[in-house]
Amino acid sequence: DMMCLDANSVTERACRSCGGSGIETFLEFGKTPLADRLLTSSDIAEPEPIFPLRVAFCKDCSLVQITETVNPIILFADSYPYYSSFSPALLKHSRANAVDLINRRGLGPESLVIELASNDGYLLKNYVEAGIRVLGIDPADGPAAAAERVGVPTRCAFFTRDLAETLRAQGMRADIIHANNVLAHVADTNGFVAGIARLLKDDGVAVIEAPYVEPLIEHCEFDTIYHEHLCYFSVTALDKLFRRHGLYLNEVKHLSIHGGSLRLYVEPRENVGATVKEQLAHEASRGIDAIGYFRDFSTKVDALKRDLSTLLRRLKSQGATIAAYGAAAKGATLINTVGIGRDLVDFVVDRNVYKHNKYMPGQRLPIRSTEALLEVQPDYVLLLAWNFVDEILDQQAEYRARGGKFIVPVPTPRII
Ligand code: JHZ
Ligand code: ZN
Repeated sequence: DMMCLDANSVTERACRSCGGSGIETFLEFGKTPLADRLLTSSDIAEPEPIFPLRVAFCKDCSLVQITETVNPIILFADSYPYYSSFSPALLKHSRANAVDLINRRGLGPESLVIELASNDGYLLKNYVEAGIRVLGIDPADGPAAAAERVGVPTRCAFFTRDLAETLRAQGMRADIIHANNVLAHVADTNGFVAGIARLLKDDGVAVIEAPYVEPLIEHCEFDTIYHEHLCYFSVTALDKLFRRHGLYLNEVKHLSIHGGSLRLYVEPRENVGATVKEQLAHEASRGIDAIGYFRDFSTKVDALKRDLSTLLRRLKSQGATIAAYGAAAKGATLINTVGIGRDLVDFVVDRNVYKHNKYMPGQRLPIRSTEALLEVQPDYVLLLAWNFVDEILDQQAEYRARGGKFIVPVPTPRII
């Protein structure tokens, strides 16, 4: 049920999960460039592709989703710049998850752990260290090669139902399947979940992390909306999705990572625990399972955009210099929807060396190493990677001691 606009994207007419036709748009950003498509100095001579960015709610299954599907080859396969291992907080969070599962599930050399979207091996390397068999699957060649270098066997491919069948036919069944920050990225949502169901042992568990839609709305984290993120999950919508494929969401945990995420424990056997029942009841009582909850979000987003723009323009008119921290995908949404160009922000810094000497999509702010903050000592730094605020403030103690200030854009712009 897709209408083909051109080879690079399609506009969905039906819900990505249940296939129903009752999807209603509640937020509209117009057309924006791709958030992780950083530009090289030769790219900036040419116009960039832009795609509609519009968020809708499905009245049938409660799934929040964008309506445009950009060809995943364009989004993820070539020169994908995201490497998980640049964040010590994420590494720590991932290691704790692996250690917990090794203990709780009594994993050993006979076990098999598979990760979908294994990136640079940031998570699986913990199992390798413990002598447990692993397989990483990731379509991005740079991160996949980096994973191989740290000893994580990785298959450079998109995970699909077909790949699951192929692996199963080769005798592979997993005790644990990890899928962090990938379920929302997959165009064939049902195929991906069906693939998990095929690849899991009968007593296996899929441990899945995804940003949670409630903090997105409550803390106005609108910048986490971009074309890579097709879905914005509630537990209500997830429960329906998994059940369709004979899987059961049995346990859920709340995580602070990425502005508020869920960790889902999904199994072939139904054993729904209190955490899931309570979360479903919470969502029903808050109305997260109905469109009404989302109706005024667009007004809140507009107010934040206006306040941030006013703040930056006021500082600039007072003669301040402003840089930004974090060439994050969410940073691209922020600068492109608010309209933060070179007239306001001189450059963006980032620790990821693969992003240096490139330019942010759309507004084309140049990306430099984090050392540039002490070299230039701008008066203000707009924190695009606000989800790592504690970590970044610690790391930038020297910049702050010299009088530098950070501007945190969400939930409401503030200077610290
Ligand atoms: P970060 C990514 O989004 C990519 P992004 C992806 N689309 C996704 O789903 C989400 O994560 C969950 C840098 N940094 O991770 C690293 C420093 O420079 O919040 C990153 O470039 N110094 C798959 O890109 C950026 O900031 C630091 O100390 O919005 C953060 O991007 C730290 C901690 C990070 O996600
Ligand atoms: Zn639906």
